[in-house]
Amino acid sequence: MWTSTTRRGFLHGIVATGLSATSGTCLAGGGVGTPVRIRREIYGLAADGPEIAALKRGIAAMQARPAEDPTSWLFQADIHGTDDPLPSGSGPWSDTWNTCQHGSFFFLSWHRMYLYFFERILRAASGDSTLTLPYWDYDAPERRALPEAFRRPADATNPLFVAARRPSIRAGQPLPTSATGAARALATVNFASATGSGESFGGQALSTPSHFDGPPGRLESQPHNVIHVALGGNDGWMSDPNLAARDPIFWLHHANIDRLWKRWLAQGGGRRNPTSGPWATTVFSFVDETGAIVRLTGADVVDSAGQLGYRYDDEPGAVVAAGGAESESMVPPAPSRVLAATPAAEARLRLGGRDTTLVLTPRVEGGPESALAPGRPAVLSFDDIAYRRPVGVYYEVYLNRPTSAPADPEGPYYAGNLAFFALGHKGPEGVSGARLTLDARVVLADQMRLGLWRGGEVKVDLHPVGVETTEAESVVPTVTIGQIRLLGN
Ligand SMILES: [Cu+2]
Repeated sequence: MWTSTTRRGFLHGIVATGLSATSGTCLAGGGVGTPVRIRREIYGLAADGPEIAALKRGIAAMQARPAEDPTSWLFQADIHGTDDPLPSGSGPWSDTWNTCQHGSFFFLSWHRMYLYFFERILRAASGDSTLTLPYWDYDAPERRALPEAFRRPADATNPLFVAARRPSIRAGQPLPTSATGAARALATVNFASATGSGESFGGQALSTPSHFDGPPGRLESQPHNVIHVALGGNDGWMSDPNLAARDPIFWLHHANIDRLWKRWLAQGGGRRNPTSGPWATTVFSFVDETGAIVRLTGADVVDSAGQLGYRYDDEPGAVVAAGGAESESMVPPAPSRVLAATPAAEARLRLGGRDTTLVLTPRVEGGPESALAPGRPAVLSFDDIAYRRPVGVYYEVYLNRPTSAPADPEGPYYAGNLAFFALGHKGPEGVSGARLTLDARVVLADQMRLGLWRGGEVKVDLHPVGVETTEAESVVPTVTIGQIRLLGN
């Protein structure tokens, strides 16, 4: 049912508001004196308090709207991704439909815009002018369980409850320890990397938008993709980019990713957002709380407090926005020299529910160890990845781990995780031709220094996390990989 006269307006067409490619547009409304709203950590909110009540009210109101209403729950989720056709009557909003950006440096800015307008719609729908989107900081050990308000009551009376989640997560078990950290991403200084390289905080540079691309950048890979898989499992919505935003926890996860972007910038040390080029000027379309189409660029959203009127409850003082252009020389070239690799001609590597071990044989004189210098990349590349359906397992990657040593993500053999979320367009055969990368230089250099590896062959162990078992069997959707290479420059 339509609940207000302003929202009824969408039936008669859109209002173009013209927030276009000009930087510095203040969208917060009201200009000077407009209060900056605060997004709060979900564990700090009482499950029966007014903030959660408003959140539930807003979601329920959006869910009650018909799918062709661009401010409805379903339409908003389908802006991210969907297998469904555009609902009839929604033609004016087709620019927004099925447009999420994954696997490139548009990932962070697009999702910031998406959350911002969703939050405005949710606020209006809740009737509480103070509503903000909470975030979920799952990296703290005491906050690793899915927040209680999203689990109880576990029925349709609770708008935050969704049945399509991993069974252990639904039961309140904590996320695995290797799933939640952002340290490697936060330690990365360059925002962007060259096209074809995921070795940056924010992702590879592209000249035009790309719905699914790759390889993803470091923050998108970890914790973003891993958390999607860890929450969704094999059959849950969060593991599938075409269903993920239907789960209310999606929005809290992404608020946390958005917060980590601010956290990264606040560390300084040369970290800067892009200020020019396609990242800053490409226009993306969304819908505001009146149903009007709104258009934004990266340059419109670099300063969340000044331009969008929000900040997070734990921000360390005033956060310095981008200062100065990122020169081309700061974007490292994509590593392309093969230092070591699995045989290309061998049968495709098939991952499953047990540890898989492979050996990368040296391809350069002096071995891969000869290329391990500070400032030079050594990147593991997992090429030509294919899967038919969402994979509810992620793999911890260990290098040169002796069979006697445990799979310990705190130990000297751990290089990071592989998670298979939003890596490509889903065709009739599923996703194919996708690629993931992981930095290996620091791990290998440390192993040389500690005498744990003497160079030459590189052993790679892939250790599955989150294998779901039924009474009869372990359920692990199949992933295959064409080749694994260690690349340098
Ligand atoms: Cu996501």
